[in-house]
Amino acid sequence: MTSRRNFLGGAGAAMVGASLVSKAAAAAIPEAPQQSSAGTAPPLIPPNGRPYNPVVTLNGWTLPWRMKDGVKEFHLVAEPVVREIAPGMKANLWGYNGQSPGPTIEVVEGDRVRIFVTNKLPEATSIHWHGQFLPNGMDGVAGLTQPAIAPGKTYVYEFVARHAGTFMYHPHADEMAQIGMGMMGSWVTHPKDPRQHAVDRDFVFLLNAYDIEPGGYTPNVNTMLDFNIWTINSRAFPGTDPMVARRDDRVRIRIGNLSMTNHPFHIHGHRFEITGTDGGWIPPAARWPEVTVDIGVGQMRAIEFHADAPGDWAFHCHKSHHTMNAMGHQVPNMIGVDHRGVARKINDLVPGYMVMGEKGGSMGGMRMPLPENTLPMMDGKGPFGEIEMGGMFTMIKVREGLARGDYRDPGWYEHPAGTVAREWTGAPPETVRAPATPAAPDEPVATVKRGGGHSGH
Ligand SMILES: [Cu+2]
Repeated sequence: MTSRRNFLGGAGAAMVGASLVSKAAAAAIPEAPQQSSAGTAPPLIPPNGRPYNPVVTLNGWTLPWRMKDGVKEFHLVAEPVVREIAPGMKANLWGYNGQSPGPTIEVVEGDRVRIFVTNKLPEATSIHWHGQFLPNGMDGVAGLTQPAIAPGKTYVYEFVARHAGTFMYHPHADEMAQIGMGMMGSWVTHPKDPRQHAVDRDFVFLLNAYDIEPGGYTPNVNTMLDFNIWTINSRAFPGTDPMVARRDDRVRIRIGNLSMTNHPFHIHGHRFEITGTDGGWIPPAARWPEVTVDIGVGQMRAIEFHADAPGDWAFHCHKSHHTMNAMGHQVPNMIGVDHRGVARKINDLVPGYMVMGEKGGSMGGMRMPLPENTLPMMDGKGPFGEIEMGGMFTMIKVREGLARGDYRDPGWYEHPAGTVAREWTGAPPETVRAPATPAAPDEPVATVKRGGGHSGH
């Protein structure tokens, strides 16, 4: 989790390492800023162009641009990166400008946009601008609408950001390998009128997944479905930053899914409405309240809610195995099996052997020896003990009286006296149990055979 100090450090790091591709190209190609931090950068206040309310990319950053003759010029560099998935685990990924995912691109409806893409990968690539209305030849499908960008080459894309919304970008060349290695980024086109769809806090992130063997660093790019590292913007809990909001803020969270399965994202303590997809905004009359939104593969969902309840609220994928980090598969269900005697015998043969699961899956504070560069399956320390979560889990921290634009982690919530579930130490109340056998009804019920036992079946 990003502390106040780390957060500010990350902000400063965003601009460090800015470099030009080559001196000869200096005049023609804008700088390609690099990001060295996996923390959440503060919103990038637009220094020029039309005004807008910037987004905050969770565990990410926004790409600065250069304004040239009224055109917003960006420079993405596709390259191998080392991404910290969470403290204790780094991965060799492919991304853009130093990180995976790449930086968020923010523009305004009607902006003319020019994006230089330099390929520093060992294979050809391209970028598809998911959700944009653009000339066919700018759509980025290698072989279909353009030649693939060979290693070492720079291509330029140019189009007008025609409609406001939340979009994504990713390669459309050797996708299984390149998306499986982490090549993707978010794109936000803000409305022309900043008052339209305005909220107090606006977050964006992508969902992705990797298959990295415990002890390994590089994803297996031949994996089709059996991924084991489930990430929010290439971060797994407890590496995910919390989303911080002031009480009574209207909060938007834009979530794109570029993994290979769906993710039902669930909020605690609040309800939201789905206000947008990557197809555009949903008319208010067509929205309904929800506490879980299923985000399908290749989809984006923007949700909005009134953050009226102070606290540290879990926000996570509702698939249990997506809120865990890598584990060995083929673990048998041992609930209720007392295998202490067996464990002792195995320990004579295999020192350090640990049996798991006789009291459920909880590690209960026990730690198996882990290979290097491997996250515990369930981790995270909370104010009341182990959180036992991993993967696609984070928190929404709602607090009274935060300053506008203050996204720093406020620490753990201090609960008002008498508002926390507690141990009961008085006399236990009588336990009401379901009857062992259902009471026989007085009248025959059409679907129930009576009197003949099971013999008539
Ligand atoms: Cu999920």
